[in-house]
Amino acid sequence: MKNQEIARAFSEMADLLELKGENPFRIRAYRKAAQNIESLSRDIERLSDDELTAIPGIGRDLAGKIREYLSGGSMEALERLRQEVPPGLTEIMSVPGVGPKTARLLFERLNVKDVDELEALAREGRLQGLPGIRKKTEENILRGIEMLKRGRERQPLGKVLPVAEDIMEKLGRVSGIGELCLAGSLRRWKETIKDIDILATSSDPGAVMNAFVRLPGVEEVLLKGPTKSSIVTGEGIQVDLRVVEEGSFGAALQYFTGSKAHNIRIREMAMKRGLKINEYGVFREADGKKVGGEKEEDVYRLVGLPFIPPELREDTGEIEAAVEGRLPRLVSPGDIKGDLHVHSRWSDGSHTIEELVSAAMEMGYQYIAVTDHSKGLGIAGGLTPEAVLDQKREIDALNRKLRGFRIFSGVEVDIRSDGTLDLPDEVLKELDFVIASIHSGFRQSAGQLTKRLVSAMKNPYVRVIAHPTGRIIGERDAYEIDVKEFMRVAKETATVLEINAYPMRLDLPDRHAREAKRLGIPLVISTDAHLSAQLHYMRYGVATARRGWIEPEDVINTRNLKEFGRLMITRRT
Ligand code: DGT
Ligand code: CA
Ligand code: ZN
Repeated sequence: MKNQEIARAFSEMADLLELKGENPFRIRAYRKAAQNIESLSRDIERLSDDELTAIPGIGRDLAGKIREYLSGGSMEALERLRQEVPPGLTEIMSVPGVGPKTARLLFERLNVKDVDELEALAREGRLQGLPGIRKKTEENILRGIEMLKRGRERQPLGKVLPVAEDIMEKLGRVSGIGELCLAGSLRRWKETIKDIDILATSSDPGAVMNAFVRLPGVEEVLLKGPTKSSIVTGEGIQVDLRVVEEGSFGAALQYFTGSKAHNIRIREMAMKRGLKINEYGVFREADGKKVGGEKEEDVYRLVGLPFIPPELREDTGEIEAAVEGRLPRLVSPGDIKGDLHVHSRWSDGSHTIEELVSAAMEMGYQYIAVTDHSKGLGIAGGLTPEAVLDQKREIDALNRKLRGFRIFSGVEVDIRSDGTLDLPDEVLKELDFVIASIHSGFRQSAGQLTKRLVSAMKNPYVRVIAHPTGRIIGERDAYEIDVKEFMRVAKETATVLEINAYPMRLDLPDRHAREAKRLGIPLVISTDAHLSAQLHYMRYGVATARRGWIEPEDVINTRNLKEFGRLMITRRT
């Protein structure tokens, strides 16, 4: 699929236009188009012209550029821009915290041409004194560079999984292929991924290897052997494919799923039972006889354990729990009955409420909460108090037409820098489902940030704190809140904490979700969709919850409509 490539091209256009100081609306149009193409679930090459222009943000002009790319592999407008802007500048702009203005300034005044030069100058303290650059700015730039470098080694799950699934789909069509499964950190749904591990069985391993290294999108072949090959994709992601014997598939899957720490513990348990485990199977130490390995369950059964779901395999207590028969019954996508954080065209979403409802019904949901931004978020077209109430009237009218499905009227109210909410209580109290979140002032002290969250939680109409830590994977660290105090107040005020499923957020992170569960704080898993197709992000949120040992009872949106409605009318303390 060329979706990701085209999304990248548009987002590069946006960057270059921004460096040139062009019209912000044009820049925003390219960014939005990039985002929308990225989350498209269909192959862009198979869309008709009408279907292309039906994608929000894609008009005739952009549709033309997409066609141009699909037929010739490039876009003239992009090539021209690349000529005009020095190549290192976009790289500098990719440093978190360095915008186009700063990038241009650095280039014009100090002739900075790439990230390494920027790092050296910042370390020597030579950026300070340029207009708008203080010591603090310089420190932020260094932190951004560090994050950028870390990000090159590991990429966010949300970027890697679609690439892996595309490859899996193509490998599935190679003749002679038998079993085919993702392994490694991707199968454990870790939030960042170093490389993609794939396992297969086949009647003709050589043919599978040939097909693999010739897949479209392969940029480089690192290794091609009879049963193992490694390639690098255009996105810069390494993919390892191994073909194993049928009788070893289970053992190999267990071995290559990891984590390494988990496997070490399992092998220790095997040794105590006189067994040896490797990627080929489970063997009796005494006579070397193979006693299992075709199925992954064999490995666990032979060491006396029930099957341990991949998301738990981090050696953080899952082995003890398995021994004692108290593994959690993890929440799964089928348990989810509704999405409670969704944006419509009323603010910065791309679809109408009706379009969101029909997409939610297709997912098998019984309800959604429409939670557009409040006015403080000017850039997101946030709603004034009057608009919030107008929207509620539209929702009421829609609800009268629906059977067996309910739209809850909500809002994502901005928590201002001083901790007050961006909408008055008289408005909030009219709504079914108020979520509150921070979108500005991330650099406040831990004390201040915690105080803002605490005062939001103490508002009687706020039910949920959305994306509580504010992190953006690979771009922005979690803000420095006092997590302990935050959770104490969440518990005390019966505030629900969100596991935001947006792939770049996954916030609460898994370990915080686990801590919330331990404290008995209710959770909600929501997508923060800005497009109806993004309702499918739910699986990322569910996976994060599973990595946090979360069970269906811990999550409010596993309740059916009737139970959920009842939950909504109980007053908060
Ligand atoms: P990452 O860093 O996102 O790629 O994480 P993983 O877990 O996918 O790590 P990777 O790709 O290096 O290896 C895949 C799995 O193979 C790993 O989870 C466990 C297994 N494995 C790899 N090397 C070793 C090793 O030296 N010892 C053991 N016991 N297992 C290993
Ligand atoms: Ca891996
Ligand atoms: Zn949101």
